[in-house]
Amino acid sequence: MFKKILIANRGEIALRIIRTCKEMGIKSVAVYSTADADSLHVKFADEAVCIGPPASKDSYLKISNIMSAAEITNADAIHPGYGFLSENAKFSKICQEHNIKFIGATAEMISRMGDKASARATMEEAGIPCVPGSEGLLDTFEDAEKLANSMGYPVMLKATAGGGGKGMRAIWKKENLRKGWDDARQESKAAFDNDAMYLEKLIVEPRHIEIQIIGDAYGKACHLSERDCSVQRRHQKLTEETPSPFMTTKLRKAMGESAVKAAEYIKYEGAGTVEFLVDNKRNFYFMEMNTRIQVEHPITEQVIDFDLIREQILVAAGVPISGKNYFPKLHSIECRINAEDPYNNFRPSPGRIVTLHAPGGHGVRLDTHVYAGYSIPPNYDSMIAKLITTAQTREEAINKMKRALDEFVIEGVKTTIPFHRQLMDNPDYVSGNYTTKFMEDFIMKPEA
Ligand code: MV4
Repeated sequence: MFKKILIANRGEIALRIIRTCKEMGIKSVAVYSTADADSLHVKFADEAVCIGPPASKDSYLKISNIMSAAEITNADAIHPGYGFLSENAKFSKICQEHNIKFIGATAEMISRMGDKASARATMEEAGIPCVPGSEGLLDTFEDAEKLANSMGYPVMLKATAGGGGKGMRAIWKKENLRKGWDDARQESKAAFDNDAMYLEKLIVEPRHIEIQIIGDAYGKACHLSERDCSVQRRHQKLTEETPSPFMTTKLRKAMGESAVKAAEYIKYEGAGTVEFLVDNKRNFYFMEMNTRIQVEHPITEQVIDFDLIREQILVAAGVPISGKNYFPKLHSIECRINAEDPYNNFRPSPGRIVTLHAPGGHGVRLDTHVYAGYSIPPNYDSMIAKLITTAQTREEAINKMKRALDEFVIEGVKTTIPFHRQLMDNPDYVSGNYTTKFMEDFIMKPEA
C-alpha cells in the first residue's frame, strides 16, 4: 500500500481525499497556491507545500512544481481529484516515469477517451450503442453535407477536442450547415487548437445519465449504477441524483452491462464514468467517458455504501475488485452550492463568508472546504460546497433536501441555495419529468 499520497488539487475534493487517506493510515500532502493558504485542505493534510501564485496555470496546473513537491515530500502516489491535471495525459506519463503512481488513468487511456471521435470509434468497435453518425472524422464540409443529407436533419456537429459544449452545433436544416460548420471549427480551433469535426444525428431533449464504473489491474470491471445529471445550465451541472427517476430495472441492467463491456474492452483501470444520452423512448447512446473521479461521486457512495476514493486507492495499489455490480438501495440527491447569484444569471459572487451555519442531522452530508471567515478566491470555480441528502425514497430525499437547505445559512456572499430550494418545489422536478432542456425553461421566482 502507498505510504504517502500527494493531492494535486484544492477545495472540497482535496479535503475529501485527505479524509480517506487518514482512514486508511496513509500520509497526505496538500499542495496550495498563495490564494489558498487558509483553505482547510492545507490545515488537514499531514504536510503542505506551496506550489505558486493564484493563477491555476502557475500552480495547480504547473506540472514541474507539483512534481517537485512530490519529490521533496517523498510521496509515492498522486491523486489528481477532478479538473486541473486529472485528465492530462502528459502529467499521467510524467508520474509514471518518476515511479509515482498516478491515481487515475494511463496517458494512453486519457488520450484515447479525451479525443471524442476516437472514443466514439473505440466504443463502436466494442459494440456499445453510439448515436448514428460519421465513421471517424469528417475530411471536408462536402462529406458533412453528404452524410447529413443521407441521415436526415437535425444533426449535431461536434469537435473531436470538444468539451463543455465548445465546438458543438445543433443543425436543424441544411441551409444552416455551412455556418454551423465554420463557427464550430473556428470555436474549437480557438479553444483547443484543433478543428477536427465529426457528426451525429441530433438526439432531441435527451437525458444525461452516466454509469459509474471501476476496473482493476487484471482486466475486470464492475458498475455502480447510474447518476442522472440532466439538470445542467450552460454545461454546468447543478444537481444530480441516483437512482434516475427515468430509470427502469431493465434499462439499468442494459446500460450497466454496456458500461462494463466498454471498460473491459479497453482494460480500464481505476474509477471512471461512462456518459450516455438517453432519448424519450429509453434508447441509450454512448456520449463520452470520463477518466477521473467526478464531482457528483458522493451520491453513488451514499446509495451503495461504498467509499469510491478508497476503491480508487486500492485498485491503484493492485488490489483486485470483487467483480460484482452494485445497485442502489437508497435515494440520494446532491445540490452543488456555488458562490453565484441565482437571481442575477448565476453571476459569480466571490468574497468573505461572514456567517456559516451548516445543516446536519440524519441523511445529510456536506462536503466543503469553507468555514465562517473564509474568503472565496476569485481565481477558481465557484463551487463551495456539495449538500447531499439520502433517504429510503426520492420523495423523502427531496423533503430532507428542503429541510437541509432551509437550515443552511451563508452570509457575506450570494449562493445558489435559493435556486436549489425553488428547484425542490418545482412540479416537473418533483415528478422526475426533466431533461437537459429543463434549465432553459426554468425561471427563478422573485426573492421573498
Ligand atoms: C449531443 C446532444 C444531442 N445529440 N449529441 C453536450 C456536451 C457534449 N459533451 C455532448 N452534449 C450533447 N451531445 C447528440 N448527438 C446533446 C448534448 C447536450 C447535452 C448533453 C448532456 C447534458 C447536457 C446537454 C446540454 C445540451 C446538449
